[in-house]
Amino acid sequence: VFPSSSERTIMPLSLIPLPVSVEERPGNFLLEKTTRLVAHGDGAAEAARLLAKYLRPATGYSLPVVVGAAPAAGDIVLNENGHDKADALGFVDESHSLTVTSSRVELSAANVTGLKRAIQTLRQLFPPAIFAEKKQSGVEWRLPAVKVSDRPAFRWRGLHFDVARHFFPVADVERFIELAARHKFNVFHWHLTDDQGWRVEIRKYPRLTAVGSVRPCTCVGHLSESPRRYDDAPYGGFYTQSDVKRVVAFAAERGVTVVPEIDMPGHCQAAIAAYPELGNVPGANPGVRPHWGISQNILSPEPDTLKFMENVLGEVIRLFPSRCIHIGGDEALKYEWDNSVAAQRRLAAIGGRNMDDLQAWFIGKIAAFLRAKGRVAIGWDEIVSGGLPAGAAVMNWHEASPNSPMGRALAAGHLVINATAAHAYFDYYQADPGHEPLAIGGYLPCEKVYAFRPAPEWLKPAQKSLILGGQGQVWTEYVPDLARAEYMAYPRACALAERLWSPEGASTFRGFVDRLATHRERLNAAGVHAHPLP
Ligand code: TNX
Repeated sequence: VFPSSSERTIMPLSLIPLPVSVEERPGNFLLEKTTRLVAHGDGAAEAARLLAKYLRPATGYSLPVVVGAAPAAGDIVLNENGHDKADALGFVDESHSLTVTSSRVELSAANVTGLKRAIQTLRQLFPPAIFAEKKQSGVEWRLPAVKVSDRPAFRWRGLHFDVARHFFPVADVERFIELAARHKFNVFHWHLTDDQGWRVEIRKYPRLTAVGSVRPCTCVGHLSESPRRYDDAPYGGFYTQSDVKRVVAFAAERGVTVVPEIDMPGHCQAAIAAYPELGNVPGANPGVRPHWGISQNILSPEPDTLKFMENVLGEVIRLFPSRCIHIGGDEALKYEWDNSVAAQRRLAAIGGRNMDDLQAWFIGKIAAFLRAKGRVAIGWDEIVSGGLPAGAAVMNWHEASPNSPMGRALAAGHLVINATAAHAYFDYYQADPGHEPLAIGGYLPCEKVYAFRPAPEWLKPAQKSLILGGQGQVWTEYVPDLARAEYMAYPRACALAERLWSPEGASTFRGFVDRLATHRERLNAAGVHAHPLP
């Protein structure tokens, strides 16, 4: 099988994700230590400073950023020719163009975000050593002459990172975001709380981190082993509010929005360990959960508990400018509610038929709180059963069909982010488990990620626009450190990036793999611990 003719022309540049249009031309541009970055517009100046920062380590050049100067031969020019007009969820037009001739480089976009995407393409046009973190000698920093015109297929291009099951220091989180930004992901979904650890400082409730961020020990090996094994070391870690601000600023500098997740009413065992009155069993403290799997602990459906979570979210929305706030809603077992007189009473009081209705009531109250603050609640697709709150968006993780929760959410006119496990769970094995480090299970080779269609073909035309985009998940039960996180995420995240950014059908998997050969040199230069397949 030969690549199609369009693939043959773009293959030498090996851009990932593949742009909408790439026209190669004769000639090249040489970056020198005197090359000026000339910015037109405030956003362009910001983008130029980011570009200078990106080019400094490998080249050793401190390129001057010049604002508003008339462009001359040898310049890299950044033009911002519009405004940062955001839609209701905060997304902006990211379309841009990038032109390289032997005498000039020109990046143009309506706003700073588009320019930041163009910068990521520009970096990939240099020799792969541009991604090295130390100064490289003997490399000529040449760009091939080319005209690239580009825009994303989807607005929401997310990567999720679970820092609850394992904790990752700020520097790791920043590196995770930086690698995502290189692939034009624009959302970082930060899964901050779970049964095994509460990882974000909340000033009003210090025990959430003082108690809830530390588990007494951690299970060793696979959860399914019998008997279950444990280590004997307490495990913990959390982000102070100033850490959070640093991460949000780091992401914003790269045009990435951080969407925090505070999971409720399930996945709250760590919170209940810190404040047992949030639970359903008076006098009982479950402790922070030392092993994986789904906890039976669930928040009580009481006004005081709702008020507590609203106070938590009140601090969260001051830390995170994101329009969207994720409130979890997944895997909330109803065992404790079924066995609680208070929960039964609450169910009767709201006139509900079953505990799904009670969960919907709980989520509805929280979503209304966020709405009143001008934010949009996002929940995993379990929030569909029992009825969706007005304006809430759904993050799909189950198999999707017209009758699945995602199908029903779309039929009711709700926005959806498709994060389906079958195509986008990077905690699954990507090769023969017999030769891989221990993982949760499943099997998701890169080719299956590449076959992902965030907007499935069964959608009605009017529903297509309700699909905001898609997202890859890095759950970390079996991901103890950043090297493993990179191994699980790359190159599968490269494949996902292309599904979310590039026009459907613009390349085959074979074309992607051909480009990946050069792209691997970029990953290697940056020291990314990528998986060797495909
Ligand atoms: C299900 S997906 C979960 C997570 C686990 C993951 C492991 C979802 C909303 N909940 O709590 O980490 O499976 O694959």
